[in-house]
Order: sequence, then C-alpha cells, then structure tokens
Amino acid sequence: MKISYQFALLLFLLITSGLHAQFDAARLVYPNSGLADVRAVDLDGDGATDLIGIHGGHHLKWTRNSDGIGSFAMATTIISFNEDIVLWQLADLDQDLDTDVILVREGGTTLELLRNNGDGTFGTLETVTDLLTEPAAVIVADVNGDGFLDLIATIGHER
Ligand SMILES: [Ca+2]
Ligand SMILES: [Ca+2]
Ligand SMILES: [Ca+2]
Repeated sequence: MKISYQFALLLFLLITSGLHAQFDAARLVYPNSGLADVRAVDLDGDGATDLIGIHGGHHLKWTRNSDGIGSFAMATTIISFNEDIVLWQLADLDQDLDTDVILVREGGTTLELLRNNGDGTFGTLETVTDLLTEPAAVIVADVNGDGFLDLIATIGHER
C-alpha cells in the first residue's frame, strides 16, 4: 500500500545581522515528508549538517546536505517498521566518532541501536537492552563522568 503524505518539510535559513535574527523565505526541502519529526546532525561525516527524522511515524530517513549550504538531496530511508517509532535519540553510542540512533518502537520494551557506518549507512538493528516495560523517555548522557555515554530511561512500575 502506497501512502502519500501532504506534510512538507520547510527550511528557513537564519541570516544573522548583528543582534537581530532574520530568516529568508521558506524553501521546500522535502515535499512529502509525512509530518516528519526531524533533527539536525552531520550523519555522513562530511562536515555539513544533515537532517534525520521519523517520517509518517515509522520510517527513519535522512536527508543529506549536499553542498554544505543547505541544498538537500532526496531523503534516504534508513529503516522502516510496521510500528511507529515513539522515542529516539541521536548520539555516538559506540564512540567511533559518528552519530548513531537509539530508538524504541510503539509497544516495545527494548532499546534498539542502529550503528552508523560513518557514511550515513547503518548496520542491522541491535537490541541494547530489554526494559521489560515500555519506556516513557530515553536520554543519552554521561552521568557518571567516566567519559562514556550512559542510557537513562523512565519506566512505570507496579506498586
Ligand atoms: Ca553531512
Ligand atoms: Ca558511532
Ligand atoms: Ca558514563
């Protein structure tokens, strides 16, 4: 079944002018973006900030910044699920200097990892841990100061 989406991803370039911020006219980046939840990061290590997002709830796609000044290529699908992706974070979780993706699917109890190969392609989905209940939030931060990122999740519990 082919579903077309009517939500477009627009880009507003910030033009700084002294203390005042101005934006130029909106530019269409991706016409059928599926109401994408988009974040900005350099995914392929070329120094240009790319866009990565969840499109239509369950397609993880990235859009390469092809010239480093905001011209974007067609979106590339990283992975598609039957379920929606309800939580996701970007971080270099394996510390190989590229940005990886950690995600939780709707109704899922596992934190799942997609390792970036360094060029915006990703390895197969890996299960990091099973929380045995669906988390409400997942964040990535080094909270014990050892220089390695830690994963923090909020979960409900019965009492
Ligand atoms: Ca890039
Ligand atoms: Ca990495
Ligand atoms: Ca740590």
